[in-house]
Amino acid sequence: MLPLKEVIVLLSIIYGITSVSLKNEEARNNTQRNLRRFPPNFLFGVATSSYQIEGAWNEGGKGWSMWDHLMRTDPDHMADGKTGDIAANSYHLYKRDIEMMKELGVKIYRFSISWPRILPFGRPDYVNPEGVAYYNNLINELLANDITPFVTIYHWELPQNLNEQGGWLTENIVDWLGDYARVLFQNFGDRVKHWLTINEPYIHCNNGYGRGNHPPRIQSPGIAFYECGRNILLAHARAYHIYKEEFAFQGGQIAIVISSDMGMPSDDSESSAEAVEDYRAFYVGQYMDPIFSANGNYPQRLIDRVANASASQGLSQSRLRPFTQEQIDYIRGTSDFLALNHYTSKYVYRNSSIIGTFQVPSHQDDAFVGTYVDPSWTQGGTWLFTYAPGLYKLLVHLKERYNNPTIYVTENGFGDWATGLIDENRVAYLRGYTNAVLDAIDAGVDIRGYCSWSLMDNFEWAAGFTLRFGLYEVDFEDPNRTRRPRKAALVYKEIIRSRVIDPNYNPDPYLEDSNSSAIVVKTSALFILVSAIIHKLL
Ligand code: PNW
Repeated sequence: MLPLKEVIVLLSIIYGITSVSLKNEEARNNTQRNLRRFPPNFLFGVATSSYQIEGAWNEGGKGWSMWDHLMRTDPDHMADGKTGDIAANSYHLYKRDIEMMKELGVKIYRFSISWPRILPFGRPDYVNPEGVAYYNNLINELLANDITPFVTIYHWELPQNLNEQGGWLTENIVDWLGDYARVLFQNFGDRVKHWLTINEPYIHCNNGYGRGNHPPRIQSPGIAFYECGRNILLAHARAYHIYKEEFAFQGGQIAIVISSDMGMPSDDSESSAEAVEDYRAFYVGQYMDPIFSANGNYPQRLIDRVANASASQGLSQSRLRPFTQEQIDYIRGTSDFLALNHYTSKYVYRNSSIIGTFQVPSHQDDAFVGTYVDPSWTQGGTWLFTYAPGLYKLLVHLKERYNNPTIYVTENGFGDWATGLIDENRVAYLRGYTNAVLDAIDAGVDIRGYCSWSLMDNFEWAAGFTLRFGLYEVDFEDPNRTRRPRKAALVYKEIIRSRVIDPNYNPDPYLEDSNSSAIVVKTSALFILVSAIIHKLL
């Protein structure tokens, strides 16, 4: 039996600890009471994509994507010589992923389906039952945990044999993508009500067919780049029409995912204003106007600039192949909302200093604008600079230019080379950009949700595992691919719980990470120490 005085000591210690933590909680709630709130129906989420997290590249009957092919034939171009063969191993660890989403309290999980996992040869004459089973399990587990799936149909995993038949450079892909999308609607549409057709046409076409740093590694920024974008718009529209014509009874929504940096004039000169308009026409309008503008089709200034440049290069036709009126009508209005990916901003200008700086022909030369970033913006990876007001400005701009579309931010996040759980730059980024969303809500933007990129560290394409975007850190050296919450995960969790952004909340991921066992150890050590002292004194 414990002596009475020690019981008293124990009780007072417990009392002390709980009252301190209750006081902290109360103080936090008091400060938070006066902060701006996210509306009750605003949805927070996290995003990933299949090749970047799943691994299991040759398991479960999966076919090869053009990434698998590149990894087998030319892995050397990767930043760190690594492949996505195992990645974060989510094919096997998806239940842990969902546990993390529960910890965060998110209501949306945006993930993508691997085309060759469902259709190993790309076409629906053979549907892989193990692939279907994997996504059924994932979707069912999400729904059982009250998390809404937002499913990307195509996040850059083109089946290799379709790549060999021309990939995004042939109009056949309109049939290929449409038929694949139909298989997804048939198998998952009873439970999935938010479909995202294609991720980031600009980034995909520029990396795969312009710069050539992603498969199929074609370097044709003035020709193939435009063909890719054109076929993506047609294929997206096909998937949309299939859904509306054959699966309307499922009652879901379907949208395209557009990436956009915020381009801002570098000064108030006429030339900067013109340059910004061209920048937006080339990098956003090329994909948005055909779908979201009142009349459809490419922006006129895009059409004119590429036509003029092509003519001056001695070509008989524009490198930007025009749409027929039928195609314009087929594409226009084919997105139930705008799924927006946004990371960074740029100042845009045009003066004689940029003459001769671009490859000819290229879309950079066609657009003919220069860009720079403010040196005070915190840099993440090579292209990412933190400027949170840019998201606010972009949302307001899109509202005005495209007649107030419903918007979900489907990707936003901070990536850099740092490892470890203390990620102050990511925390500052998260607070700044979610605050920009609050500003946009106040300005009347119809924004319904926000997904952080990414739930966890993953295979960052050509940067391999060197660039980390995770709210959770993944140990890629560990066969178990152990995941641990970073500080930003805990800050996000508190934003989601309280629905305010509390600048003073300062959690310690190393304490939280040890599952409170550290606290138990510390408390019992303290207890033994104090009771020993009291024992001596009394
Ligand atoms: C997105 N840029 O790509 C992709 O959708 C994700 O798969 C990727 O992991 C994430 O952003 C982080 O990179 C982008 O250069 C790639 O501006 C590059 C840029 C933007 C988005």
